[in-house]
Amino acid sequence: MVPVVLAGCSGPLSTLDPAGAAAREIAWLWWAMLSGAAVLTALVLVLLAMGFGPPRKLRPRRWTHGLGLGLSAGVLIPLLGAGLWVGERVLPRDDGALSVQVRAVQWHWEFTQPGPDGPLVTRDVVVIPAGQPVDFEITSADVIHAFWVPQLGGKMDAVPGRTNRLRLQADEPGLLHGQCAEFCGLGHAAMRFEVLVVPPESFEEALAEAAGGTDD
Ligand SMILES: [Cu+2]
Repeated sequence: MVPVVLAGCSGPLSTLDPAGAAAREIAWLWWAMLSGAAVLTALVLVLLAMGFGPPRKLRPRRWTHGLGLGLSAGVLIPLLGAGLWVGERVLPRDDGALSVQVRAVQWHWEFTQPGPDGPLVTRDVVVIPAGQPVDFEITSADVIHAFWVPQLGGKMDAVPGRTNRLRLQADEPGLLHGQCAEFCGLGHAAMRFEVLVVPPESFEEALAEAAGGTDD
């Protein structure tokens, strides 16, 4: 059962309710950062409380070097290391994973991926197989947008004239939600999309069906 204090952490647009490998790494990092921040906050509050007590014979240099630098670095350097480690693990690799072209347009998303008889295009919905890595090749037709599926991984900017790559993988079949994460004009808030995760054996059929539904 989810504790009451964590009740707001679940939901379709929550990074703390991961549904894939990269999102799990990022959620872990978020909790690590929160823990580090809590330790530093507690340290500052303790020092503040000590300031109200009787004067102590601690030299200023000890305060700055021992407490200021030593304790801060003792928390911040491990957090920096954890951030770099997680960042490296969620990078795409050149291993022939399924590739999806993503084009952001004010204010919708177009997804193009190979089908048996040529490229298939879907609008505001992308179909991916469960349990397999997918590389999203992201660009924009007009202004800067940002591609984001919070339950699958981090954000990636969609920049005109440039292609940015993001690897995501979903654990289980189901329906996930994505959202443009960069203010891109009046229609920004409505610039959402769906990620339909299907079993690998029914992937081609589901993709063709989704593409067929946008052929009007
Ligand atoms: Cu946008």
